[in-house]
Amino acid sequence: MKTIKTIAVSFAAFAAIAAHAETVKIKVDGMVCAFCAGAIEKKMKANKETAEVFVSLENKIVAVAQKPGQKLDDAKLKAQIADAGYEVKGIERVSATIKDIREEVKAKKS
Ligand SMILES: [Cu+2]
Repeated sequence: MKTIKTIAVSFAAFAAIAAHAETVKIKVDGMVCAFCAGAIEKKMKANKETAEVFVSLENKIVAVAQKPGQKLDDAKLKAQIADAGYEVKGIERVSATIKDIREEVKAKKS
């Protein structure tokens, strides 16, 4: 019985880490200046499931990290970006953190 409990606890901990590591990476067309980036960032931050947002104009990326145990809805994010006047070219879930994506973009520039 004790073993089963330990396994259950370990699995829960793993699930929490996995959920935390999930970032929604969105390819967005139509962002041309810092104002566009700021507007999208503000919109994404307004979602209660959002932990952190990173926008790269050069790479046309909007990355949104979820709060642990919470899940952002892809369709909702797409609709929000479309409503703001931008076009979603793709949306994917990645294990990279916002920090990882920020560093990846920085590395591309240099
Ligand atoms: Cu703009």
